[in-house]
Amino acid sequence: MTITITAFERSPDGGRGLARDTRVRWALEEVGQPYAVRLVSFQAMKEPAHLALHPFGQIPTYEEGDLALFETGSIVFHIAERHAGLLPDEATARARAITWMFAALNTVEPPILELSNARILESDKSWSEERLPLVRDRVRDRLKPLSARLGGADWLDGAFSAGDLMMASVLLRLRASGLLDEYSNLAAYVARGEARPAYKRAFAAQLAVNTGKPPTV
Ligand code: GTB
Repeated sequence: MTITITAFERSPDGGRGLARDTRVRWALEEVGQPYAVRLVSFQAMKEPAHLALHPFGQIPTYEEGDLALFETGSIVFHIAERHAGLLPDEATARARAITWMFAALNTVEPPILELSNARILESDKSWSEERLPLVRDRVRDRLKPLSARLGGADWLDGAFSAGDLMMASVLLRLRASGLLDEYSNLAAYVARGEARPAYKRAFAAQLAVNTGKPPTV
């Protein structure tokens, strides 16, 4: 059955891979599932056809036969459950990998989003400069224990899993802030994720959309 995801017709990041379709593409590449992409404009995302798929009018969405999903956590979990390669078979290891997916989305991503909002949406406010150090410290409050837990390991809990895919995707967004480089093992962890052939294919595919040139990987 054909899998179709949605992505920005033109991503605000110009194809740096920061929009959330990249993590869904990455998951599909890891498990070797082909997929089609329907590109949507900002206007189309708020129209009834897209709102029927995504009640909040966002990307990405995922369609497979009569199944339609939104939320990258749910989409990546669905992919990982149905195809080998992203979750361990053993039940307790599987539960731990799923826990890391939730940790990425519920515990680590919120302060990172807050930092993006502070840097981008609030930069013209009189209080912005004063607030920024506080927001950056809230990100550090997550990175420090994460870095301590990862230690010298390659991945968060044994072999690469959907937990790592999600965590690396979330951390990628921090690169421009310089905060990731304060934790060398986390910077190396993200680089390991980016070095995976599946990530490279996912990145190249979303970049091609934004440059209009065919993928080079
Ligand atoms: N919780 C949802 C999920 O995980 O799927 C969040 C989905 C979401 O925020 N989607 C964004 C969106 O559709 C795109 S990824 N926004 C349009 C809207 O809400 O109207 C967020 C994003 C956008 C742009 C950049 N960038 O340019 O760097 C990075 C991330």
